[in-house]
Amino acid sequence: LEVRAALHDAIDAEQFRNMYQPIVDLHTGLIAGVEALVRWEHPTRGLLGPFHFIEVAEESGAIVAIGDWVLREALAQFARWRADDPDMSLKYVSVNVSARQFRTPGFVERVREALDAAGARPEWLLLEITESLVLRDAEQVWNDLRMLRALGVRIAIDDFGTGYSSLSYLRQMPVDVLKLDKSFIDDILTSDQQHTMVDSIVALARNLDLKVIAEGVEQTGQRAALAAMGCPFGQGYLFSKPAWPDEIVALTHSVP
Ligand code: G
Ligand code: G
Ligand code: MN
Ligand code: NA
Repeated sequence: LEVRAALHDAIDAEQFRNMYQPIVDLHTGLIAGVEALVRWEHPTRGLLGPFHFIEVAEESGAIVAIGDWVLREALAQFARWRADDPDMSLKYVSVNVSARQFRTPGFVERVREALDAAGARPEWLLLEITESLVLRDAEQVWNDLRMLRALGVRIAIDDFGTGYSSLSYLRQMPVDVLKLDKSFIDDILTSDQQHTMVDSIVALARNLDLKVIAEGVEQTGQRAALAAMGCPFGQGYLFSKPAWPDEIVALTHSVP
């Protein structure tokens, strides 16, 4: 409870910040979207990454309020970018949603309110959820996913491939995007097996009408291999590390 109070105090004191990491269209080289990645600007400890507080926020329940803040700020920031440059290539912002946050009653309604508050269109929002949350197939989870998609919000499975999705499930899941985990991308240039694996997932996703975002792209060779497979999107240090909003504007203006 102490931790929970401390994290709530941090929200009240406006100590959370969103960084954003580009998601790049591998065909055009343009930035298609950004993923919001939260940081805690701690008064004495400095800038803290999620590793330092997300797990304890999950356990204490503070993740619901922090997640709400991240979502609202990400949508407000996206609306500002759009207002400043309506023609920008940036089409959406992607926001991580923890399992506990998703399962807290009223999540869909809070997303709707956050969109309204920012004057944001549902198409501007991609929500990243975990494989295990979708796999539960709890009636409620799937119903909420369907409601969000009916609004026009898209759903991504984060870290795809690290869980236990079966192929038959993948066909039925009410999702739009697979974020292929970095561990799959790491070895595509050095392991024929990994290359075949990623190639197969990309082909399967295409047939199921799912978009793929390859995570953790660090090398030009990886990017080229993914593009050759027809993987539509990539994210990783090759393109950019997580960046502040003004840096994102500069990136969207730089020639790819
Ligand atoms: O760049 P990075 O260190 O920011 O992110 C580390 C981890 O923290 C990632 O797995 C990411 O999904 C998670 N994370 C980042 N921002 C958020 C957030 O706003 N909510 C949740 N639940 N997880 C986040
Ligand atoms: O789990 P999730 O995908 O939400 O978290 C993204 C995490 O991966 C963040 O911590 C982000 O900083 C990190 N990340 C993004 N791109 C790369 C990359 O190319 N290499 C490595 N090592 N980490 C990355
Ligand atoms: Mn993510
Ligand atoms: Na991930």
